[in-house]
Amino acid sequence: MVERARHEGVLLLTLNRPEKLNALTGALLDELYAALEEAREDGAVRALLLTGAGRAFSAGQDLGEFGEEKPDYEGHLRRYNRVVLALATLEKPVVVAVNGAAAGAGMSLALWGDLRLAAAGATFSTAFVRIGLVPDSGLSFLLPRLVGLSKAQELLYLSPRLSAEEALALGLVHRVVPAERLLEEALRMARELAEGPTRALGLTKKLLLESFRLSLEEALGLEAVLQGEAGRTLDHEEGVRAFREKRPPRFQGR
Ligand code: LHQ
Repeated sequence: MVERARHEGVLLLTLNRPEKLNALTGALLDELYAALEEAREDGAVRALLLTGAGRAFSAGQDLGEFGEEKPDYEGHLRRYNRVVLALATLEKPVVVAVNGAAAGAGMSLALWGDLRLAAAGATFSTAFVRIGLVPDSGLSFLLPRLVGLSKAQELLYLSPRLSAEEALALGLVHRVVPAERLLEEALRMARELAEGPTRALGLTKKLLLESFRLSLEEALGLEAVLQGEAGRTLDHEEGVRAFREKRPPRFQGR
């Protein structure tokens, strides 16, 4: 259900339930979580690329999963939440390639990527309100931060289906590319990040996430601590040496 493939320093994860538009089940979420934890532990993985198989990125929660039983959504969300936290706190860059529809929690997952590409035919819909639910998987947290409160209100209360171009204009994605070039472009971007100073990229990611809850004084303090850390990396040493020698740097992620 979650396919794994290595492309040098990039771990490519593909949501692979195409016959169900990669709708999310507990089992799929647990597989995704396990893959993310492996990515965290594995020093050879320096960037992650997440995409979907078939014509959708993900239709969100599989609405057939619970059948007729009254589901315990609060309990079920623990499986979503640990995936979201694993993505958000993974100190490695995450690229998401949105190959088709991203709806509900599928849209949330897509937005947790640090850099997001969409195929020209991809669509985005928050979807929750259409089935009488509240936003989850961190969408209530992330969406106003990405697009501002006013747009977030529109997207959550009305759930329009946005085209890739509309998503680009709102800043939900960073690039729109023709569908047949999506994976190639996303891999190119993920490889570029993987060959970069990935410790510094990971720490930058941490600073951005922490900035949401810190005062200015605290944010300045954390910048200083993490700059201390980045300043002690071999990559910083190499970056400065390469600059002086007027050549491209060779970063190792250490
Ligand atoms: C589906 C689904 C789907 C099952 C399409 N499940 N079959 C919620 C609950 C609890 C706790 C955890 O958190 C969550 C988080 C959530 O994600 S809630 C939101 C769940 N997702 C949705 O409500 C999205 C529903 N789907 C859609 O809006 C559309 O299907 C999208 C935009 C994904 C794709 O549209 P189309 O390309 O026009 O395809 P379609 O609508 O014709 O769907 C194709 C088939 O896939 C169809 O089945 P059928 O047997 O008629 O061919 C759909 O019923 C099925 N499908 N989404 N989430």
